[in-house]
Amino acid sequence: PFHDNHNGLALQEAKPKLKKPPLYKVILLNDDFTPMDFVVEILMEFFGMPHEKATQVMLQVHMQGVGVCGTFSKDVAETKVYLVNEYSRAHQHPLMCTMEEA
Ligand code: TYC
Repeated sequence: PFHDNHNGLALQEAKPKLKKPPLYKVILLNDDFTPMDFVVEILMEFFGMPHEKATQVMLQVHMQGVGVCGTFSKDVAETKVYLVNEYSRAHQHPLMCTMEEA
């Protein structure tokens, strides 16, 4: 911000540079093997979606190849990606979850 001093000179103060931290989209990728019901279960359990919304997002991923599960801080997004991928591996499904800056 600028303001004038008593000599009529414009002084420029240092900007209080408090940048908001970036947000990250958690993304689900399509594959040919993971059962649709398993994907719906993931969207409900890990992302708090009601059954109907989870079904919509799953079908969008199935048809378009990718879909957004939600937008989170970096830490929360990283944790969700890790937990979803671990859960899928534990159930022997190839489902892939990843993240990108929003
Ligand atoms: N394409 C899968 C099937 O036909 C279903 C599926 C949907 C898999 C979304 C992954 O992220 C996914 N069984």
